[in-house]
Formats: sequence, C-alpha cells, structure tokens
Amino acid sequence: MLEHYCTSLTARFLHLLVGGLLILTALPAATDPLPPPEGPPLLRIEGTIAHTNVGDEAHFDRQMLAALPPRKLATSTVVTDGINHFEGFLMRDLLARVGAEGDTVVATALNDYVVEIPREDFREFDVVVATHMDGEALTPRDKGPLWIVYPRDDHDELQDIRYDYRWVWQLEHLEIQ
Ligand SMILES: Nc1nc2c(c(=O)[nH]1)N[C@H]1C(S)=C(S)[C@@H](COP(=O)(O)O)O[C@H]1N2
Ligand SMILES: [Mo]
Repeated sequence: MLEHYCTSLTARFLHLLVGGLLILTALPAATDPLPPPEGPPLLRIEGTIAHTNVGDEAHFDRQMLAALPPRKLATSTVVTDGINHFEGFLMRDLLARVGAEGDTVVATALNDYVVEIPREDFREFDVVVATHMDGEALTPRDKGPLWIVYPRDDHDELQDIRYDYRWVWQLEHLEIQ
C-alpha cells in the first residue's frame, strides 16, 4: 500500500518534471540569445533591449526575420487600391524577441522619415511588419524592405490620420525608449 503510494508519487513527480521540460523547450525563442546576422541587416534595433548581437544593437538579416512566427494580414491601405495581402511577422513578437522594455518605439525609414509610435499600439492591435505584399518581397523601390502595416480594416479607430503616419514604409531602424 505504502509502496504503491510512493510509486504513484514518483510517477506524478516524473510526470510534472517531463511536463515542465516540455513546456520549457516549447517556449518561444524570445529567451534565446540572438545569433549574429549572416547577411546584410534589413533592420537594426537599439535602445532598451535585452538581446543584442552587434555591439549595443540587434541586427536582423532576412533569414532571422523569416525565423519569427509568420503572420499574414489582408487589408486596404491609404496608398494602394483594393485589398493587399501582406506577409511578415507581428511587431509584438519582434519586440519580445529583442527583450524590448519601454513604452515608445521610434521608427526610422530609409528616406529618413521618423515617427514615434506608442508601444501600446502593438499590444492592442496585431500590427504586422510586412516583408511581402501580394506574394512579392517588398523592395526599397516599393515600400520595402519592411512596411509597418496596421489591421485598419478590422478596427474603425485605425482609419485615422494619427495611425496613417505610423505605417512606416522603407523601415530600417527602431529605437526602443
Ligand atoms: N518611409 C516613409 N514612411 C511613411 C511616410 C514617409 O514619408 N516615408 N509618410 C507617412 C505618412 S505622413 C502617411 S499619411 C502614410 C502615407 O504616406 P504617403 O501618402 O506619402 O505614401 O505613410 C507614412 N509612412
Ligand atoms: Mo501623412
């Protein structure tokens, strides 16, 4: 009887242990160190971030961006006609990946356009950083390599000039403050 009790306790413990290990290994890559970029960086992130790979900054090449959980979004935009199909990743996941702390994200584009975005946007809405539009990789000639895309068709409040100017195209740099 006692023996049986002990075995089942041990079994329970092992069960919990194995369960715990499974959960740990399944945790998103958010806690892994950032590998150094192998290709040219498409996006550089600096400021209050926990994970860096080039000096004080986190640099992401195309492959590293592609390793983030993929996300699709179909929406209209103020600068294109009809509905576009975007592919990329969530800004929220990117910020988690670098261990960002801070309430403001300053986004800078290749054309030196700079805008401050409240981090709250990325908690509240599934904002995508798009690498592709309608099946084609975005290029610097056409709003690329990265374009911040809000789910504007899903939320009336996003159909507002205050949000339009946060749709940074040709995105290349983020500073977390
Ligand atoms: N890289 C970049 N992104 C940008 C801008 C810009 O000048 N450069 N303009 C912003 C503004 S003010 C708006 S309203 C929307 C649409 O700008 P557009 O009509 O000039 O394309 O994109 C935003 N993203
Ligand atoms: Mo604008």
